[in-house]
Amino acid sequence: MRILSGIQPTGIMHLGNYLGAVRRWKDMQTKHECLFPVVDLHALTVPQNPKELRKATLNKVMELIASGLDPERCTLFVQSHVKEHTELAWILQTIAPLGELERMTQYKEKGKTQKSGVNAGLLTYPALMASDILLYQTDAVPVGKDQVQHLEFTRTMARKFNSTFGQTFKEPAALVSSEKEGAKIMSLVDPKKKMSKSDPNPKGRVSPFEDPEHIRRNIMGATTDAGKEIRYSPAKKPGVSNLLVLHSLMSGESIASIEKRFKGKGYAPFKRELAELAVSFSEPLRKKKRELERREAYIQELLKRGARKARSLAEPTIEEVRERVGLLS
Ligand code: AQP
Repeated sequence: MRILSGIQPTGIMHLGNYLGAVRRWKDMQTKHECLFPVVDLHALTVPQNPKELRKATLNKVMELIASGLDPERCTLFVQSHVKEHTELAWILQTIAPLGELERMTQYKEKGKTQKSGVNAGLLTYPALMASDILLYQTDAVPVGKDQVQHLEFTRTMARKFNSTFGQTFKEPAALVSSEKEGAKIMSLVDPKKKMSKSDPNPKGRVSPFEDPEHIRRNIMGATTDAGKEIRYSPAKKPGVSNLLVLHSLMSGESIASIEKRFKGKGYAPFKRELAELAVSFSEPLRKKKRELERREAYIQELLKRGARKARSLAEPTIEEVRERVGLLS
């Protein structure tokens, strides 16, 4: 199977990204042909500082390698280095129904945060994501619950293009894990919202790449619910349920067993254990990242290699697309 999944170079990778997505990618690279782009063009849909974006892109690559992605086993590259992504995105935009784009949850949510007005890129973001996936004739895309709607849109685009211009694209499947497997890790401050890199409130997230004090502070300050029980019930106790999922995913202990151990003990000891668990869980990732920070030339080189490989896979599809829509060769 060919698998593709991307991450934006916005902010620091948090445990939602790691446990919900990147850790699964690490396992997949040993079994499948995997492409993992750092999707910098997507990041441009909200205002960015150019210098910081460049730095953040390199940083994201280092975080991915520190998280276990092996450039010898997967194709790790930067989206903007393969220009075919934007070409196909434009062609897909010409068949994308405006109404569907306007209904996208992420467009509506992120649109609210844009004080100086919403740009067209935020609206057409799903067409770029569809291009990222369809360009490589991807079989399956591991996504968090937040991205399911965009993947459904990608499938619609594939069907529409194929029925209009002839069979060209594979229709990719979504590989969505369950909530207990980390499909949607919630904000530590507002457990009704997902943990997000771009949440203006940094207390809502916890990152394996932050220093131990920061990790402890954010976990100890996490919102809990009424009552004192440590019980998994996303509807009634969203805060504690989220912390239980985090604990179970990092420790490997079942949620039922954690509930049993903390029966009648209240929130503080549970949070203390979780904070120490997160610190020790993150330590190898932080260490590896520190090593990579000293090897920027190596990172740049492997990104060039990754882009060459990705381009060689994308070229036959984009050639076919040009031909199908009637562009003069
Ligand atoms: N809270 C989450 N729980 C589980 N999985 C998550 N993912 C993101 N947030 C959670 C998954 O991580 C992968 C990479 O995410 P992304 O960089 O494409 O951006 P996103 O989905 O938009 O995530 P963020 O953290 O909220 O970033 P910003 O704030 O920049 O938009 C994806 O597979 C995603 O599903």
